[in-house]
Amino acid sequence: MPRLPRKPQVELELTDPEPFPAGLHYLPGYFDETAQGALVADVRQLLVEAPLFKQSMPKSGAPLSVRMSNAGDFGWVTDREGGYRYQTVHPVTGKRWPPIPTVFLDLWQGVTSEIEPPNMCLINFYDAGARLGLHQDKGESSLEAPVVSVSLGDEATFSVGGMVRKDPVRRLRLRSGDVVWFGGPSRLIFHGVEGIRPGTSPLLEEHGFAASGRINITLRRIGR
Ligand code: MD3
Ligand code: FE
Repeated sequence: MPRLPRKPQVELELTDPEPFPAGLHYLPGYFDETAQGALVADVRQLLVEAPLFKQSMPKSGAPLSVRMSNAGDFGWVTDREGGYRYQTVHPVTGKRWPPIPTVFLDLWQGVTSEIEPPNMCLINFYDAGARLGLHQDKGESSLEAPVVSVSLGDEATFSVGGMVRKDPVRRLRLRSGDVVWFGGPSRLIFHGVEGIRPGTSPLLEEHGFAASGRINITLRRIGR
C-alpha cells in the first residue's frame, strides 16, 4: 500500500515572520566566543563539585537521556521513588549544590531586571543521542519568575509549542552563546529539545570538557 507523503517540516530561523509567543525573548549570539569560553570554565569547575548524574522518570524509572546537575539553593531532581522535586543536596554526593556563578546572576539581572536573584540553576548536558521530550515547566510556585537559558557547544533543535500539548510546534536552532528567556504568559508553553547536531561546535573540547555535546543552563527562582 502506498504511504502518504510526510508533511515537510519547515525549519524556522531568524527570518521567521511569525511572532513568538508573548514573553518569549530570543537573544541569538548574546555571548561572544571569549565569553562562552569563560562560561564553560565556570561550568566545568561547578561540575567538579557537583558531577553530572543520571535522572529517571517518576514511577516507570525510565532514564532521562540528558545528564544533569545543579547550582544554587535548590536543584531539580527526579527518580522512580521520589518523583519530580526540588532539593538542596546532590542525590549522589549528598552535598549542598555549589553557588550559582556570578556571570549567571549578572545575566539574569541584565536581561530580566528582576530584583530577586535566581535560586536555582539547572545544568543539562546533551550528548549525541540525548533529547528532551515536549514538556511544560510546572514546578511549584516558580511561575511568577522568568526562566533564563544559555546554550553552549553543539547546536540544538529546540521546539516551541503552545499552551496545550497538541498545539503546533515550531522549531528554533539554538547555537552556542544564544540566550532565550521566558516570562509571564510564555512560562507554561510546551517546549523540548529534539536533539543536537554533533560536531557543530568545538567549544567544549577547546575548554577541556571530556565529552563533546551541548550544555544548557537554565536559571529560575522558586518560592520557599
Ligand atoms: C520555555 N531545557 O531544563 S532551555 C528545561 O535546552 C528545558 O535544555 C531545554 O526545557 C534545554 O526545562 C530548553 C529553554 C527553556 C527553558 C525553560 C522554559 C524554554 C522554556 C520554560 C518555559 C517555556
Ligand atoms: Fe523545560
